[in-house]
Amino acid sequence: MTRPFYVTTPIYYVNGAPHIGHAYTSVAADVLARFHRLAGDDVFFLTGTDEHGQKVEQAAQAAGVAPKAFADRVSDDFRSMADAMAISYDDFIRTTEPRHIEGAQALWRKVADNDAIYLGAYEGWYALRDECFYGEDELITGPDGQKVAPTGAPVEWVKEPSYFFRLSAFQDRLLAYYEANPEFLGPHGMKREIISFVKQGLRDLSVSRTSFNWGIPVPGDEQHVMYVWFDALANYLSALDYPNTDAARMRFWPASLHLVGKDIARFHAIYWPAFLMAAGVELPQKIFANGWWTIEGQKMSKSLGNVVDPRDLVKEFGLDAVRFFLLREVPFGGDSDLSRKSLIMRNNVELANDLGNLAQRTLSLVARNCGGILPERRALTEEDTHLLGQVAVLRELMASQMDRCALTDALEDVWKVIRACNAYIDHQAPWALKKTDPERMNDVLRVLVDALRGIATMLQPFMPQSMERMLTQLGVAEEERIFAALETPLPGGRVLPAPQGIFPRYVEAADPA
Ligand code: ME8
Repeated sequence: MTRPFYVTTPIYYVNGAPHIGHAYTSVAADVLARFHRLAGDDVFFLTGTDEHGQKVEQAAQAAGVAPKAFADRVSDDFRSMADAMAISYDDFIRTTEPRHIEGAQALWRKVADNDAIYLGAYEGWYALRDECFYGEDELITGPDGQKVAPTGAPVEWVKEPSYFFRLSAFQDRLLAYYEANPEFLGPHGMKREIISFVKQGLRDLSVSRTSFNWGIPVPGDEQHVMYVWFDALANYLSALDYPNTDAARMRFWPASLHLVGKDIARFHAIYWPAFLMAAGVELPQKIFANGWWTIEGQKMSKSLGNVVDPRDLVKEFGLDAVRFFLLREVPFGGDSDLSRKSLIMRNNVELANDLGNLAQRTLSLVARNCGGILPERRALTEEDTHLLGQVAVLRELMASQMDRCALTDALEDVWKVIRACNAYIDHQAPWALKKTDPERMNDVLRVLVDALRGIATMLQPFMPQSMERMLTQLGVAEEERIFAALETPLPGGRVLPAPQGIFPRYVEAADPA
């Protein structure tokens, strides 16, 4: 029986161009989706764009384009960014699509039918940049002495008729849920913040707006459009054809994991579960928040002109070096800094040196000393068994890291084995065995090919393109690349293609070294 695994990225606002922060959450979700596919699970991986709301409407106005035409253009750009980063999404949802509008309206009706929505009037603070209502007590003083949101976003006083969601009625149920399901929220710091926020008391939430109309009409009251977060969160269900509970895609609900940035933890960890409780829909299994990227130590912003388009990095350093860097640099969940120096360092030390050289040394010895033919697997020494044992446990070790969203720890587990392989090759010195003990040379090279096969198989989710090349060079056929295939050793005697370097060292043009 294959297990369903449903992972989502946030759907990105189309008010601005995609950047490295968006790519980050998408790459992380992609690694998880690919990992589960290779593990044999039934995977559904969703990404898309969030196209309604005042922020998008204003961006379209500023560009002098109608909101839908503007959204079409920027949404296409997000899709092209996802494709350039090899994001293997199964569906790309846009909130302006009829299927989403139907799903969001159905969810609204369900919540309203269960008496969790009432009509009132909102008077209070709103931060357009965050598309978020803030209580007076949450505001802080900004650099010019004015009141701003805790995120630093400017706030404005809003007063308009509004539908409210009875969020306050869900406070105790939410707290009980967090308590009973310790794995529901992660990482730890985010969970702590959410619980303390909920404990301070929840106010009912304004869930419709009347001062503009770029949104989904509220069922039964066309004067109102849905609050963009009610609309947006519903995407996770509308993409599965909700409210058609008989739809084949509904087998993926409840979602296994909503991956989000820490900036939007509140919406996912409080509002979304409360909406679902009110609608009588099962809750997702896990919500995990990734940290925030700075660029060379500075916050990324249009005004600083330091917004990084991931496609430019890919052009310069190659796709897999960028994907690897994003997940390797800082334990997943924490904040990280992108600097050229550290990107180049990771590429040169861990990819070109540790892994690239290991593969190149092994495969060129097979080419030169074994006629390019994979030696048979024969009796193993204790050192051989020890090394291959470390490779064999990677599958289980990484699966448990993936369950915890510990993507960086999973990479570290692989690198421990790569370092062990390097120690092994140096110690066994197969190049010196050609004359003295050619049979042992064959055995050592075979052990190394097997170890590399295990490593490359397990690294495919992180670096799909270069691991594909590595597996081809190791003589692994396409159907032998799933994790379960590792149980069957490759037959000796296969002819391996001529080895070619996989990870070039990067040398700065201006760097005399
Ligand atoms: O919030 N570092 O969309 P958004 C790391 N539409 N991640 C970053 C980042 C950075 N500097 N900047 C952005 C929205 N991100 C809503 C979501 S979901 C139902 C609706 C990533 O375009 C991070 O994942 O503002 C963050 O949560 C997301 O982009 C916000 O994208």
